[in-house]
Amino acid sequence: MKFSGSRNLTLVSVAVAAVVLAACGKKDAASDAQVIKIGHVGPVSGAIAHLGKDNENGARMAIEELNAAGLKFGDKAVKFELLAEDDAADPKQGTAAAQKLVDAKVNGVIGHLNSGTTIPASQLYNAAGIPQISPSATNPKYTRQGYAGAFRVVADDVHLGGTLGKYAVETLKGKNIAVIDDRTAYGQGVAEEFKKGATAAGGTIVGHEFTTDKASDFNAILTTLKAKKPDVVFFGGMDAVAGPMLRQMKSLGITAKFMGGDGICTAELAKLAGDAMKDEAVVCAEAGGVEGEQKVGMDKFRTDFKAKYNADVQVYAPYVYDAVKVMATAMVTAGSADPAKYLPVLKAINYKGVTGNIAFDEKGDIKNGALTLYTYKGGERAQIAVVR
Ligand code: ABU
Repeated sequence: MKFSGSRNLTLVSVAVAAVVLAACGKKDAASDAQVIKIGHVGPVSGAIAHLGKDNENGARMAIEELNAAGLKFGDKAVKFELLAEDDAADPKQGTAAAQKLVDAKVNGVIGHLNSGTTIPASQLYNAAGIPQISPSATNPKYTRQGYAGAFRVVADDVHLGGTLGKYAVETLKGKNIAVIDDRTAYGQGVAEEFKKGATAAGGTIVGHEFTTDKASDFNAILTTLKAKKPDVVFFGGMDAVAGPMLRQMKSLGITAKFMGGDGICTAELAKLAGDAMKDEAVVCAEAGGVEGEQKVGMDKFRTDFKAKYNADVQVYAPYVYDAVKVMATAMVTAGSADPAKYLPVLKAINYKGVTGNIAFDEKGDIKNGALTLYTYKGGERAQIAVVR
C-alpha cells in the first residue's frame, strides 16, 4: 500500500513517535503516567489452580495499592500494570509464558509458583536481563545458577526438608519412615532433603515410592509401604495429590502421621482430604513465617485478602504481595524501572513486609528465612511454631 504527500509524512511521524515512546516506556493515555509492566506467572488452570489464583490475587492486591499510592519517579507519575500468565504448573507452558513476558518487555517478573516452571523460565528472564522474584519455588537450584536477577522471598527445600526430617524423628518420635514423591523438581528435591534430615536425626527410611503430580490412585504404592509398618509417611508434592492420598491411606488402614512441605500446607488440604484428616495427624511447613509484633501485619493481610477476594489465603499470597512491593520499592528508590538501574537497589534492599524482613544474600535467597510448622485441627491449619 502506498501513501502520498503529507499523509505519508504524518504516518511516518506517528510511527517514529510510537517507536520512541516504546523505547522510553509506555505512557498511560488517560494520565500520561509512565507504565511499568510487572509479569506474574502461576498455574491458574489445572489441579493446583486454587494456588495459582491465590498467588495472582496477592499480586493484584499489591499492584492496586501501588497505583492508589500515586508513586512517582522524581516528578513523573508512574502506573503499574500486571501482565498475568497461566503456566498450568507445566514446564513447557512455563517457558512459553516466560517468552510471552519477555516479548512484552516487562520490567520485572514475580513467579513462577512451581520450581519445575521457575527454573527453566529463569533462563529466559536472565538472558533478557529481566529481574525475577519467586514467591514460592523452593528448589535450591533456582538461585544457584549464578543469575544476577534471580531472587526468592521464601526459604528453600534444604531448610524445609531438613527441618521436617529432624522434626519427624525428634518430635513425632518416628522410627520407621516412608517417603513418597511426585518426581517434580519440588517434590523430588524436598523428599531428598527430608530423608537427609531424618536419617541424620537417627530415623530409618523404610521405603521410598514414586507417583506424579497428576496421579489419583496410590493404592499400589501405599500397599507396598504399609507392609513396612511406617510410623511417619512424608510426601513431596502438592495438596491436590496429598488430599486423595490421605483418603486412600485411611481406606487401607494406614495410621502413620503424614508430613509434607509447603506444597501441601494449604487451607485447601483439609477440604481435599475430607474426613481422612484426623486432628494433629498431618504436619507440614510453610517456607516463611512471622512472630511477635510482625504477626499483626500478616493477620491484617489475611483479613483484607478475605474481604477482597472472598477466599482464605492458601499459603503464598502474602509472599507474592511482598515480592511485588519489594520490586516496586527498588524501582521507586532507583527512580527507574530499567533493570540496569533498579537491580543494584533490589540486591541491597532491606524491606519490612507482611511476611517479615526481606533482604537477599549473594545468591538472591532471603536472608535469615523462617519456616512455620503447622498441623490441622477441626479442618483448619493450626500453627505449631516458627523456626529458623
Ligand atoms: N514450594 C512448594 C511449591 C512450589 C514449588 O517449589 O514447586
